[in-house]
Amino acid sequence: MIKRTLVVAMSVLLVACQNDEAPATGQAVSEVANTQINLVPYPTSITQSAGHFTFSGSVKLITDDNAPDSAAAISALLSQLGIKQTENDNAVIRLVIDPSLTLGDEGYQLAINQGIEIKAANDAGLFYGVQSLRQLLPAKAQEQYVLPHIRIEDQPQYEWRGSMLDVARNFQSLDYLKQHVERMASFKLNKLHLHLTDDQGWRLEIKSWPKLATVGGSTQVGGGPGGYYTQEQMRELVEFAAQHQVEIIPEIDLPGHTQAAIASYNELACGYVTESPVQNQCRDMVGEARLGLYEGTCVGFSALCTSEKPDLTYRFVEEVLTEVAAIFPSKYLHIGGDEVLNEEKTSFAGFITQVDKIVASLDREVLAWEEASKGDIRPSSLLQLWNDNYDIQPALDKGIHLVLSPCSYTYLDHGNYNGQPETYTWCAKEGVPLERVYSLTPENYAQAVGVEGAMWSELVRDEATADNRNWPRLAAIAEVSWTPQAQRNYEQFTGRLSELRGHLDQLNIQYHKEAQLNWQ
Ligand code: TNX
Repeated sequence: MIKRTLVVAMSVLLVACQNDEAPATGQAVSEVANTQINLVPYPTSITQSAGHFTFSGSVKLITDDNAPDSAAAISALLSQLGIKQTENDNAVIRLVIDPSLTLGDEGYQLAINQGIEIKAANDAGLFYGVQSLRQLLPAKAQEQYVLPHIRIEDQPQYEWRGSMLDVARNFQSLDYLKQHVERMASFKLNKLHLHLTDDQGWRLEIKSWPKLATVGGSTQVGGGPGGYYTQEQMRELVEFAAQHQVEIIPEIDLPGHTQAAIASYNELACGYVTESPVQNQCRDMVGEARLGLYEGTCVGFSALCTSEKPDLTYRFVEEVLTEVAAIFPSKYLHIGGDEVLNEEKTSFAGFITQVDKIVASLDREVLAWEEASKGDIRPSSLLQLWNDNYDIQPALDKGIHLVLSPCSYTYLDHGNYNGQPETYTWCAKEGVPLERVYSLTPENYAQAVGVEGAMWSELVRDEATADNRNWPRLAAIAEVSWTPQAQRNYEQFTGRLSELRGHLDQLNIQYHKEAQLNWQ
């Protein structure tokens, strides 16, 4: 009986090796072996040689005491496949910290020969080596595993490989966030940006302003129970994510998108709304200030009363951000800054400048949406570009770097295909299909630290829909941010990703069955 062991291998497609048309990289691909290697994101270099390493239901695992996260990841992978760990086994998997390696903070070497050896300068690199091994192995347990002799050297092009979840418009459970972290990690994504506050919900417990969560978190778009995370729960998530090499970036959206805060503490509002909201159908939001909770989908109608009540406003911001900084160890605190009505009246630029000072006093850096370039923020700040053609040059001139989320490539609340129900079209009327995401070329942007896929959730009411919007497009975000342009090729990407369907199934992802993948 032919055991449907492998992986990679046995699907031995007699295709020329991937990326053979990327001579610029000097990628060494052996002529001897030509097993298709289905890795997403595609690694820096793959060298195959003749022969296979075969093992059955047990291995000897040797990990490094200084690398607990990768040790946990490899153990979890083995147990998921039902592979036992024994002391005296001929098949050895070894994870080794080698400080002399020069593959950056996240790079690794993976060699499969008489055994499997992953080397990296640190735990993060080893962890990514394990993720590659996970993709080389089958998604489900087999009687026997057959892996091609191979040597991979790999490191990411960008340090920021992100996913944003909007848990404000529609709340997501802590369990879902953990699941999302595991899925991100398996594609080597490393920044989970949580949009924690917006008009429809405030999702983070703030002890000095308790009604933010208990009142502001009590509903969501379309009504319903909403919800919020306690500080303890967020600390738990931060730790869980860190074990998966994912950093949680908290966003408190200021000074606009604050209706939930205003509904919790009416004194934060001015007495009026002067400027037309952004969307036409939202014009009736102008007039007297709204002081209650909001369950609709308009944007750009709320703001803190920055210019008329500066003392209260800055005290509020400082007390909130102080608690946020104590929960989230990330270098950057995202302060929003998008879609603020009547920028003059709210002295928007001055507000951003002041909030940067607060963030500096907390020993952190600002990350904010592109509009915050109007404030005088430190050059060490990051701005998140979201309108494709926004003039961000003045910020670049100051030395500020960018997280790239141009909406026509990365807005995952837009359709997987033209006309997908329950998706937005304001940025790209044909939606943002997988191929469009993949066509983002971050190399064309100066001073970019990486890319982030943004899943706004006004129209995303449940986990299945969130999965559908995120996957498989986050796999494209992963490759675009990890793999240099010379080695990116959409056809090869879809070929590899098609073969990883079982791996997405194993992670229980309710992905969109993308027509350009073989998943129908
Ligand atoms: C714009 S992008 C927003 C969000 C909306 C999104 C809908 C940005 C910084 N602000 O408030 O949810 O469009 O696509």
